[in-house]
Amino acid sequence: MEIKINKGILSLVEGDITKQSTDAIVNAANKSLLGGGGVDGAIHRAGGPKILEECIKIGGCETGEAVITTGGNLKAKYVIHTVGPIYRDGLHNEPKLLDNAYRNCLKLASSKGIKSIAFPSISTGAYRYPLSDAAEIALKTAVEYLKEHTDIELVRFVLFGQKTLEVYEKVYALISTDH
Ligand code: AR6
Repeated sequence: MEIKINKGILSLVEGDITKQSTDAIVNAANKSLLGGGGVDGAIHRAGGPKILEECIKIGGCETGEAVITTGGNLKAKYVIHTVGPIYRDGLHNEPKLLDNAYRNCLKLASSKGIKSIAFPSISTGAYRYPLSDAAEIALKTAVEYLKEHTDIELVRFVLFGQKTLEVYEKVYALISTDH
């Protein structure tokens, strides 16, 4: 599914983010930046040791913040690492922290001249954020950014599995009737 928003495109696809040829892909990392399971593990495996070397030099990342490294052996030139919130009950600032994670990735991408960026569904695996709530924040933040900035041409969500894609598509249909 592709939607034109202002000068940019918002795209929702099913797939493996490590295969994307966008300028940057986003990693759902943890605060140590030293790797882990899920999408983090897949990115480090596919991208090779250069990514971890740069992560070690950076030294860590706070929840909701974002940092950038090489894409190593990936097709993408850069990996933007962000840390989503660990979901407890929704009353510990989780929505704001998830919004910050997406927003800070987009801001960092803009500052590096990146034109196309691919996101996974941050926090919805090991960090257990309820999928449709997380999808709403992810999509609203991306739509708002594309409306307010014209430098990024493509924001693609690469969703792991058909079910996750369907949830994102349904949530997009709901929020797009609000604006
Ligand atoms: N491409 C796209 N999406 C993927 C891929 C992939 N190759 N692999 C998994 N996903 P998670 P989190 C989806 O757990 O919840 C790590 O250990 C997955 O199905 O990767 O933010 C880190 O080091 C889910 O929908 O990230 C942290 O410790 C989504 O990516 C912690 O997990 C996010 O799931 C971060 O947890």
